[in-house]
Amino acid sequence: MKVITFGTFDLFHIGHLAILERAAEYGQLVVGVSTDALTYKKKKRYPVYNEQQRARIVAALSAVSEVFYEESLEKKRKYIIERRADLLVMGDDWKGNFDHLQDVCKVLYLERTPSISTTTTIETIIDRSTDVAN
Ligand code: C2G
Repeated sequence: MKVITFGTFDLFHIGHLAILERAAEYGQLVVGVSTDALTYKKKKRYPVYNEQQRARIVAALSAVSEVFYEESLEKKRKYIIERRADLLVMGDDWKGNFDHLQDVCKVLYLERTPSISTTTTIETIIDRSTDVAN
């Protein structure tokens, strides 16, 4: 079984690790790491770590077999077919968004890890640095 998932994985954290490890339980895991340009489109801010750094971190995980760059959300169908993926796994913040791909592979949404995200991590760091300044 070949499993595919996608994401930015900026400031790599435990929620990222958890979803990749759970996805890998279904088979050989291929990860599409969003380019810096796609991340800007999705989140209206550039990632803290650039695409080479993010891809290298994800590729180093034992749960991950292969990494490639995700350049556009609309190319998902092409990526799935090219990589012969049997299953697409995404966090449930994307629930329903990729159901139209069910004709090329199975689609599964896994529960997100609560209370952690790249955004809250950035906010925590900012809060702490203002604490120090005051
Ligand atoms: N995630 C999670 N728990 C968290 C935070 C993130 O399970 N607390 C999951 C997300 O649901 C996603 C993956 O980790 O499946 C990567 O998250 P992001 O880096 O935020 O990527 P995202 O913007 O969701 O990119 O093609 C779709 C996109 O490229 C997905």
